[in-house]
Amino acid sequence: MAVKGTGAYNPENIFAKILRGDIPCKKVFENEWVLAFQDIAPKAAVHVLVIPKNPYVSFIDFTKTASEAEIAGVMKAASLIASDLGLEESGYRVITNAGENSGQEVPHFHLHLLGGQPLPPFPV
Ligand code: DGP
Repeated sequence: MAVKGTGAYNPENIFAKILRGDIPCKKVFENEWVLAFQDIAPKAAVHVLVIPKNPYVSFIDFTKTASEAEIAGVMKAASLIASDLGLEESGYRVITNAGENSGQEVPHFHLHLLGGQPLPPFPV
């Protein structure tokens, strides 16, 4: 069953504009696979978004479409960023929303890295 809201990739979404440099972000990390930046409305002391540079709408789209090298590259980058931000020490949560029913606002696949403080019980 198709998930409501996970349609075709729209290159006018906000994260596509950030990747193109059309709108600014507070960059935390960048490599060949990902860009990571501060969430504009942080839900925790540390709230960073990790996005692939290539255009995927959702987790399933990403894992079905990307090469194994890219999937590994994105996940390893997210892990490295989480470590560098001290999340191993503080504890952390990794979330991805997909589709309107999950509350996905921006239809470019992204991981939320949340931590740096005690987190409320899931879901945040
Ligand atoms: P989601 O609901 O999972 O699609 O999360 C989208 C997140 O993106 C949400 O936590 C707010 C954040 N966000 C939305 N617009 C911007 C923006 O222009 N800049 C930054 N840095 N974050 C944004």
